[in-house]
Amino acid sequence: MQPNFLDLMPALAFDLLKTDDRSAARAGKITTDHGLIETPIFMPVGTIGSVKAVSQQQLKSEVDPHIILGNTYHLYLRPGMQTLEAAGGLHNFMNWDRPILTDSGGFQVFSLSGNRKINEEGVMFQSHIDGSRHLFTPEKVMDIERIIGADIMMAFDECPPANSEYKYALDSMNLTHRWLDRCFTHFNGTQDRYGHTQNLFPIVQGAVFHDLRKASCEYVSSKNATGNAIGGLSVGEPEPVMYEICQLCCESLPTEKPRYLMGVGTPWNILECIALGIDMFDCVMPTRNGRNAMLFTTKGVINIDNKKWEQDFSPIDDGLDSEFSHYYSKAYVRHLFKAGELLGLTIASVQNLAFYLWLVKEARKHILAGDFLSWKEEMIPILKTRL
Ligand code: PRF
Repeated sequence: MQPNFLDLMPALAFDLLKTDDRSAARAGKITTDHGLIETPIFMPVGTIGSVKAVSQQQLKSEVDPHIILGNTYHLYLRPGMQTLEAAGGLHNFMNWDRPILTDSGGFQVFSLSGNRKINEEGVMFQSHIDGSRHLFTPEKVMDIERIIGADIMMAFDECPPANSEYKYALDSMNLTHRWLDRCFTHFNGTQDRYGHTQNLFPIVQGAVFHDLRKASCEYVSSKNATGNAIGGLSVGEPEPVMYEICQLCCESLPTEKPRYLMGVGTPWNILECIALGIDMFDCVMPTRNGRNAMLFTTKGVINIDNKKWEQDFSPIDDGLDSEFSHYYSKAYVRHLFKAGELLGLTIASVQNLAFYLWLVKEARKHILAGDFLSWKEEMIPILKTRL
């Protein structure tokens, strides 16, 4: 029998270029069929096939992310599987030729939909759009993610609340592990559809309990996936606890695979977690906070609604390469927000994403140069400054 050419395609590869001497920070390179991802990386969130308020052209020219993220839950509800399949997957549909990662819907079902019921089989939930009822099982989520066609698919998990009791967290973690087995069985029994290799990343859970996190890291590592994710953090636990669990997980997950910390976080969270050994991040903060008048800059954080900027005609941020950051003044962007002009949302979102991408690219440069820790210590007070 002729070998299927898809079987000959390499899966995702991770090259670890350098590990910091004084921290666990790493600089690496992920190779996918849609191109390279230099790590550490921040992935802009394009929930429903659009990074809110930012066009694909603006993303490429102003932000230059190596990869973006989409959400299974949202894309399944709208535009739905028939349209995505007919389009030939999300890359084609949104005309994005770089890597895409899809979150599995586990987290969104729990945070967005009403009336959800969870059992061994999966989660029955109601759409936040029209109240219609749907069942997500690990198998169904794998089918949906296959149709969306992301380069990296996330396993279907349950993200327990930060204040979960031990017993709840234990049962939830075990359920996530059983779902993980079903995800891998179904994933391995189905084909890449669009001529590029899809990868499945498992997710560590276990809330804030050290023994559970260690057990979950072991379970997840045993899947020998091409990358591993840490879920269930930044869900309301104190920051020091998040760092403690993140460190424990980084120490327990394989060094030779990329580590993805889901849904984190502030700029300083990102630098602290890079120092602990995280390679990939995503968060709605730059776009969501941007739409709420918060601008992240290389000099600190700006609330552009503040009267103080009314006649400040200096550029938003002269420390970034993005043309938007130089082209528009603080006074002008404040005016756009005050007047409810849509352009304000675009400028703020582009600025914040350009800043987040700048931050991880700078981190990478300093890891490679060998002075990451001292740079991080200098940066953190600046990142926390309110201008
Ligand atoms: N699981 C999934 N997606 C997520 C999370 C999780 O635990 C989080 C938690 N920070 C963000 N996004 N599947």
